[in-house]
Amino acid sequence: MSADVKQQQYDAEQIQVLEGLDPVRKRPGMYIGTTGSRGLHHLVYEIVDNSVDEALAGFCETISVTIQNDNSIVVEDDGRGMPVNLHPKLKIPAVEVIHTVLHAGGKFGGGGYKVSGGLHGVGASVVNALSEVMEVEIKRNGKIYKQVYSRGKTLTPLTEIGESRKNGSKTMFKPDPEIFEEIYFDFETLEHRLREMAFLNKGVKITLKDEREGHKRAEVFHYEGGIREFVKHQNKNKEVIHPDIIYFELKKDDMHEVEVAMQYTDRYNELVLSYANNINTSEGGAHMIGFKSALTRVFNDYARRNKFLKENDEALSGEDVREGLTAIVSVKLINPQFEGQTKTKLGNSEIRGFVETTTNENLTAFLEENPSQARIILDKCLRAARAREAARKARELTRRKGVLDGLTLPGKLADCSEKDPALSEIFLVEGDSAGGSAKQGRDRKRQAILPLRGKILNVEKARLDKILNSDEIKNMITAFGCNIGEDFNLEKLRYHKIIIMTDADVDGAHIRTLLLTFFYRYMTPLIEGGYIYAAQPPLFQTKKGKEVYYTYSEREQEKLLAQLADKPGKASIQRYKGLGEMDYHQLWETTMDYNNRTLIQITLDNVTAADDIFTTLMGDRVPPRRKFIQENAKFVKNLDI
Ligand code: 0RA
Repeated sequence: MSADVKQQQYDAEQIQVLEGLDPVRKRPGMYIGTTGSRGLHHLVYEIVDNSVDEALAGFCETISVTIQNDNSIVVEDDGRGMPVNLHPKLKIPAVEVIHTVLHAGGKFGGGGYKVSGGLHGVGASVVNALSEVMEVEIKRNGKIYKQVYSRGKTLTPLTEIGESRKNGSKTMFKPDPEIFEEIYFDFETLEHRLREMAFLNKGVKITLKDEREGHKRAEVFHYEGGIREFVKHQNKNKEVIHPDIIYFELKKDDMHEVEVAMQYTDRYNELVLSYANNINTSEGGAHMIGFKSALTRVFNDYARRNKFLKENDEALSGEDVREGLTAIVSVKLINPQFEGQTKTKLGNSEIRGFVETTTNENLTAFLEENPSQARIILDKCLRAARAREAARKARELTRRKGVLDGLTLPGKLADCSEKDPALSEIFLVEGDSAGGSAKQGRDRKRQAILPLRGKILNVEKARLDKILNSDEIKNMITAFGCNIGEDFNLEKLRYHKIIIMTDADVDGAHIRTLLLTFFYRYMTPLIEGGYIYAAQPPLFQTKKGKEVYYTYSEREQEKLLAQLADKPGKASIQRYKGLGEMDYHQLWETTMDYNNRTLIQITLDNVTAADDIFTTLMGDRVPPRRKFIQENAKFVKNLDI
């Protein structure tokens, strides 16, 4: 596409005028999803997306994002600079239209090709509407222009404030405290998304800098290898089984583009991430279907041709050829249709064949040209197929015996009498002695107790057949009643709160992680739905006179001791090493009583981070695990996976 055509597309007259910004302030959720932390961070992505579009159009190399000391954000790029010419009808500069008119921007003009356009894709005007102040500085035509807005309205006319031979756009905004519940930008959240953007748009350099007192740090994301490096990053703590990352891309025309990178690891789970216009399509869609069917087809054809599969052997299934696979599938297209419950499913059916054909051709070529790597992968697929058969038999057996359907509850379970799952909860308790106290102390009507003995099986290192042989895991599945994997059924879940109650020590943390790993891999909807919690037992009991105090962290204990210091007498302090040290009454009072307790809800913020964390924690590479535990030890309270 020539620069002229681009220019024309984006010219001021292309921008259709729809409406003002009052609706955005009235119902912010409609435009950015939430007014919580997620929506707040979304503002940054909206602004960055515009600069990424400028980079994808070939005019911008570097984008810098800065969190300033007052929690305002600055996004600067070295693109052409936003257009400043007058809008023919409105007679105001195009940049002002972009910032003060809802749905203004190339995206809504006839030929506008906007790639990034975040999940909500609402643009700079929405960010203005939700900011107490927003300033734009444009270097263009040898000049520097500036304009200031607030809460969706223009504060100052576009003014020339200097000269420059450079080009570019700089946007500062400060989110409006009248709109957002809390204005705090989390470096890691921004880091995660910006790194992802840099992987998905190879060559684009994105920097992130935190200038806040006590938080100062900076990162640079710049990947010439694009999603190849994304795969490498995702596999960094896994054992890969073949040296090359398989990579291919095809630009069909100016409107359709597909890029795939993939590599197999020794894991049993798959991590196939798909994107459409830089948006993570976690519900999949046309591109994912195309990729998956090509994968199954290519490996089966190759296996037959090269006698990995004999004539009478059953074909490899989709699961077999994806076991251990890490893959990124990224498509870029005009007019993406996002469907599904969370609008993260790509609906454009025309993209399916395009991805399928491209994958067929390129993957076949890779296997033909790299027979030794092909053999390694095929061997893995065949082992997966055999294990699948063994798992099917194990499952069949458990099914026939009714082991997993919840009809025969495990003997160790002390069930509650309540039958409504919404009112019932189950405590998974580490150790038989704590289990005993919990059984004595509980509210029998609504609280069930399942003691877990010793270490839970590490599901990262076992296939389904072995997993189904583990008593602890079978007990949980039966008690929950919702089955696992493809048989999972949320409607059968018997408790709407599943509460992990482990000791507040390293072993307890390990057991908790093993449990979470199992839930994450085999009962994902339980985590997505917010059914999983961690109980928070106290760390200290402090007695002074007749009073007894419980505290849940070192800091809380220090505070308490400082308060008690004013009073006469000596405090006696007990540090709990385990749940077992509390009698049933104490356990109830401090950890299980609805009125006193604190439960930490386990949430899943994004799949790539979660996969990484579980691999790090549960994989075989010890050094990264130690590092993670050290880095996060102090954050155990906010157990976000
Ligand atoms: C349309 C036309 C032109 C520039 C841009 C958009 C533009 C927008 C943004 C948003 C953030 N950074 C940006 N950089 C550029 C100018 C067209 C031309 O100069 O030919």
